[in-house]
Amino acid sequence: MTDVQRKAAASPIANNSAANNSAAKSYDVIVVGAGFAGMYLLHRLRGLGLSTRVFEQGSGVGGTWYWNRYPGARCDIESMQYSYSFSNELQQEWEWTERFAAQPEILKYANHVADRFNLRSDIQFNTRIVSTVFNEDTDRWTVTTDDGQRYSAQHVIMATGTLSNARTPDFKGLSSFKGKTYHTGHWPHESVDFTGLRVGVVGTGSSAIQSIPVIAAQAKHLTVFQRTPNFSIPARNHDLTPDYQKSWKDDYPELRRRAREETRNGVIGALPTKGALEDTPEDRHKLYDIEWERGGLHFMSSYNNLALSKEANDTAAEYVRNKIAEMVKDPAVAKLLQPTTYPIGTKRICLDTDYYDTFNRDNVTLVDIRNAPIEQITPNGLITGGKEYEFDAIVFATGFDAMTGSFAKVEIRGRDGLTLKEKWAEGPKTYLGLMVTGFPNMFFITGPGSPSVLSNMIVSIEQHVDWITDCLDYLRKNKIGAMEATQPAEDHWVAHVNEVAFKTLYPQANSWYMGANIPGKPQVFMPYIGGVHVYRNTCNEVAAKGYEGFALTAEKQRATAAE
Ligand code: N01
Repeated sequence: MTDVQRKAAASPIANNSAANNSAAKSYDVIVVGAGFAGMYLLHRLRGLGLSTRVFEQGSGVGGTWYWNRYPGARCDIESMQYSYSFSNELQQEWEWTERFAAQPEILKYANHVADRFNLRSDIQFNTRIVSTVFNEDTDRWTVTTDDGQRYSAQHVIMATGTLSNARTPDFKGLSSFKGKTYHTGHWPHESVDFTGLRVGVVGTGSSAIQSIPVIAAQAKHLTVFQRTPNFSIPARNHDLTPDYQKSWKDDYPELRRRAREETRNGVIGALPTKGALEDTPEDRHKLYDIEWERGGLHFMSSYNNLALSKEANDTAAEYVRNKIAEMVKDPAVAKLLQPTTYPIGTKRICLDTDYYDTFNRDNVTLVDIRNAPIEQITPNGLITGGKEYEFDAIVFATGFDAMTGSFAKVEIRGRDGLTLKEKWAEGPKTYLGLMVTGFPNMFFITGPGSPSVLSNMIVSIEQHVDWITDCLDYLRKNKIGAMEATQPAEDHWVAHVNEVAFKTLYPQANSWYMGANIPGKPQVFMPYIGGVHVYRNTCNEVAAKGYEGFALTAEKQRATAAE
């Protein structure tokens, strides 16, 4: 017996699962999470006739849009592109109201999809998966929920999201605070009113940048604690006209195809044809002006080398820094808001509505904590730089344990009792972001090693769901009992993901893409930066070659009856 096997045998979960398998309810597939990935998975798996159960810890569908209810929450991909494409009826009938949909509208859309496709009957809400253990004798997983129930499934699909493990830093004295605390990623369902209150916001990432202008408009006084300034581009959100919607709907099949097959990030927009240094400074400035006025993420596609060449990147970064200086009246505050320590775009670029202008308000103060970290939370507020700031409420906009955090919360035990946490001790390793060696019959949606957070998530979700469901159909038709990424295929893919990442400027930032926001987390660039079009082709080629790089083994005598 190896050490890991011994550890597995000693695990109460492993022992109990063997003992209780007789009572376990059996499914072909268990899906963890009922966000956009879990919902579409359920729809497709039903279409294949596979018995499926979805477990969701929230009380409703929508995933990230169910949890992130903070004021000002809004998508940064345009509504006409941030939506499912799998049903033409759905995309024709649904009407978006704004260029960038706000959280309530996206959640309404998720609920509409759940109702329209009658999904709820196979989703078990308010249920968290605590462990999933692979049984090598049966090639099946035993899945345990937080209420102690056990289930058996041939396949487990982790549709747990990439930014779903909200993280409040372990501040000393946190529980002593007498006022209310909030985390943007875990916002209450009832409305929160900051009118007349002294509010502190910790963090200046996307969530803070969206919520700060809304909170400032309500609060008596708002104090923002900034460790690292972010680059933010105006969203220039506006209502959508019926004609604009019609122009998309009339051409949806072709536009969706282009987003899938011809773009790097799953978003259609004019493709840049030249590098930033090929233009004169005057022409470059004119182009940045046009993109700035248009608003949105396309600013970063002004030129084709902004993510590749520091010199090119500097031109865009300097343009935005100058804009900040123009917008913020107090030069000292403007200077603090200007990012200088990483290339623009290498931390996820933000979109805002009146963010910089908010710092011109009399009731808003910016506190730089770069060199004076928050020392502790006190009953009345917090201390930084030896000074106490008093608040009625503190909002932590401190981000997530991204990409791997939601898997880390589940005890996932594969072959030889090895846990995924142990396997990923030096950073996540996958084959195509879809499977992990040593964890047969477990799939990951938009996991590390796939384009995921670098893309329009719904485009990437649909690609993964389609690939996996086609794969499950193939396995069933060919009587395959277990599918597992081979070690050489995984090693090769991990090396490739790293190689392409390090050709770009991305690894130069201390970002959550790198795991740098979590103390002690191994720092590796987690998403695949090769582009959704390239990645899709790679996945399709792998499938066309009979799932090259995966070991497929024949079905064992079905143990289901005994389970
Ligand atoms: O989280 P973040 P987020 N003391 O990690 C600071 C997506 N999203 O929720 O940069 C003090 O970006 C931290 O400082 P630093 C989007 O992909 C999308 O805002 O680490 N400060 C940072 O300022 C986004 O990128 C949308 O130095 C601390 C902030 O907290 C991702 O979600 C909207 C600290 C965290 O920023 C995450 O965004 C919202 C500490 N101990 C989110 N620890 C849209 O679609 C952390 N910070 C528009």
